Amino acid sequence: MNEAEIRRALTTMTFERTIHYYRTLDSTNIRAKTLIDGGAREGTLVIADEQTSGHGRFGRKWVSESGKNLTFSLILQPKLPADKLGVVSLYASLAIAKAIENFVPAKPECKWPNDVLIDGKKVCGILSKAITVGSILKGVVVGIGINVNQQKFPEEIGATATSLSIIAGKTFDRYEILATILKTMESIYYEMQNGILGNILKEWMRYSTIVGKEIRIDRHGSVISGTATGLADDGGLIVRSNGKELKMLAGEVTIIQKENRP
Ligand code: BT5
Repeated sequence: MNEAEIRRALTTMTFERTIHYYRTLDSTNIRAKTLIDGGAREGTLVIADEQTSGHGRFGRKWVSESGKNLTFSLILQPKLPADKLGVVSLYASLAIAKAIENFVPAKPECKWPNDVLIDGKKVCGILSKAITVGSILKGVVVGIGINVNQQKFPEEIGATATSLSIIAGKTFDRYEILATILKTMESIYYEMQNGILGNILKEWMRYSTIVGKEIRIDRHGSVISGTATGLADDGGLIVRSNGKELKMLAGEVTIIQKENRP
């Protein structure tokens, strides 16, 4: 990719159009954090064709073939209280699901809290990180990895990863996918910016198939099983387990039964 072409492709109107493009970078999230520390504005984009330390949650690796996919971080400054920042990942996964459904013949699905799947396989992972100084929110780094044109994945994720290209059987213009994702993020951002989270959560549910299903949720080795019943207003996942409603704020969800609706 190159910066001039990225700029030409972008159609966002209100997000800042500052672009930091790198052919190789350790991680766009790390770079975006440094930029926030230096006062970068909302909408600043950090994008790399290759990351040497691309990562997910809990220090896990994000693996992406150089020049085939999109790995970028967007800086946002939502006016949300600290206890609602969990919604940012849901907002981003919703926007991505809405954006990519125009390009593939299957409906993308949001998997709580930070993945987008197609045909049950992961096509996108999101890593959001709030950067605060004391109790002041300086910005949120929304890191997005989306598999666009990669055809083969390393063995360890071969059975669980997919790409837009594998699903649609064609090669995509990465500039067009990036521009559509950012445009869609911008188009629903004002709701989050103004603290109106209801629509985002409701829409997210339309892209999720988790509600009504038996799930297992692993939180650093402590495992809870139950039925996913919905989302709390801070984006937490509500799980009914042993007759109690519990709110989960983080964890790894596995669906263990397809249907359990009343
Ligand atoms: C995530 O973490 O899914 C968030 C990934 C965020 C990556 C972006 S790229 C731009 C920005 N810069 C960064 O350094 N990070 C962000 P998590 O839920 O922890 O899932 C990580 C797991 O997903 C790994 O342990 C693998 O099992 C799997 N995985 C790794 N690479 C993948 C890929 N390309 N496609 C599908 N699954 C993958």
